[in-house]
Amino acid sequence: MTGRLIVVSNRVSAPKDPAAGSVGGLAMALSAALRKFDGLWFGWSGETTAEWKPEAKIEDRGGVTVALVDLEAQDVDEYYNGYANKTLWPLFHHRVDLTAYERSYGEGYERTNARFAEVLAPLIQPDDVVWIHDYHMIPLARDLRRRGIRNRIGFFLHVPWPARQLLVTLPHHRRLVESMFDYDLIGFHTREWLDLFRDYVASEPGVDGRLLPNDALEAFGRRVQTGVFPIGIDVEGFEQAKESALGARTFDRMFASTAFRKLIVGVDRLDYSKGLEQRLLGYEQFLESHPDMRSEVLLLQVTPISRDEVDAYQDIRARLDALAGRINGEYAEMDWQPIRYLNRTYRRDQLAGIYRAARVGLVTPLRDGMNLVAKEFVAAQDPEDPGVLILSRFAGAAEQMGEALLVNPFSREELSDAIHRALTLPLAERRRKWEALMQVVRDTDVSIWRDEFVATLRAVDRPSDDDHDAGAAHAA
Ligand code: ADQ
Repeated sequence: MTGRLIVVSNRVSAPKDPAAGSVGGLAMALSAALRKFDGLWFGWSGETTAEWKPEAKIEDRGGVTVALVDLEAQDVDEYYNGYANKTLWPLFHHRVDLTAYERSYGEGYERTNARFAEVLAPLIQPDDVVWIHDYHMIPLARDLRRRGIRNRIGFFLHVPWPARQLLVTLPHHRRLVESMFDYDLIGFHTREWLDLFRDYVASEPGVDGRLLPNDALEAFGRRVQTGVFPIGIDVEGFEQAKESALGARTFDRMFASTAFRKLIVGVDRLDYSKGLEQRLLGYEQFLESHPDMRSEVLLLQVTPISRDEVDAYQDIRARLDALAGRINGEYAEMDWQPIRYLNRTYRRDQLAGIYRAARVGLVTPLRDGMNLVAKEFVAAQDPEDPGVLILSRFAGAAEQMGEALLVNPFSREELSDAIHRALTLPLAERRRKWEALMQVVRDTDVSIWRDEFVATLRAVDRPSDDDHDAGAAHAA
């Protein structure tokens, strides 16, 4: 019999009501697998406790068993707001200028991961496979191994892997990478992120790593399998959202409100990695270079506020408020405003209606692990009259979505040219591009991503337990 699947991530997003229209594709896909394999989803509850207690609250969420741990306020500060969001997130997105190198954050990260391991280890049964997600929990496999866990453990990184020259600015970078060699399988979204990881292992002095056939790696006396697993969206769910009553109503409402102007849309969390300032400047350049087209277009930028407790996010928020206000003040007419800038979230069916009403989708992050908005935009289009995707070459999605108009998001002139080209692309060309892109969206459906990762993890060649004891001794 196949063993259970245990999913571990910082926040547990298994929905209470799986039918709700706002549930993301990743949460749906993982929940479905957990229902199938009778598994468990483990993570932080989002709550704080006055004093650490090594226990989890076990609950049922729409047929999925979840195990939630409360953290002390100091853990939240140092592990979550600190090392995860002020150190690793900016560094992995190549923002060394925003990266905090505080010793206390690193200590909090190690302590909290060790705490997670303390609670998780007793919940793991001998046949379980464990799938750990993202940069919050990189060393967790090492901490589980220290507690005697021998199960197969996989790790998937949702963000980019950084270039070695930047990673080495992190104190204890080698310890972080060494801890990854306690996994059986490490997955990345793209070949590019995987190659950067391999470059570190092969080239960093003192690591003494070896590149083996088939993307396996050896270093620190251990061996790990790596692979490329591009994530996607829940295509069927998204198509249903598009066809739903609310999706259709939102489309009608958007269409009416644009008053025959061509809608350009951007949908991103408010994050400095998403290239929002550069995007607005590129759009301004377009308005400047094409005065005749000004009143024919409209940019809708939907940007929910995120991580507002972190200073860098308050700064970018203030800068965007000012920039959107300035561009509107400078270019608006009495009956036209160039930018609608909204800080709010929408349900998935509403988003589908908004995307479908747009002639152009602007997805221009400065660096992004994958970017699911690019795939959602494509899936929402009307095949007879599809909109055009403008995509940053620095999004992981660009590795697969070469039929989009690929741009360098740092160049306002390139952005402006791409907007012009997208708005004037003939229908036949729009259809041809859309069909190719939609094929990619289908081929990378989130359930394919999930099943391929889990199947690879279950099949990975493992060192015998004796070898593993040697590895554990090495790590201690
Ligand atoms: P994110 O950085 O959050 O994810 P992304 O992949 O674009 O980036 O996913 C964002 C999700 O949030 C999308 O499903 C989108 O629809 C939703 N969203 C954004 N704005 C919204 C709004 N206003 N209302 C409602 N929903 C909104 C991280 C990595 C990415 C990687 C994913 C998955 O940074 O690179 O693609 O994980 O691995």
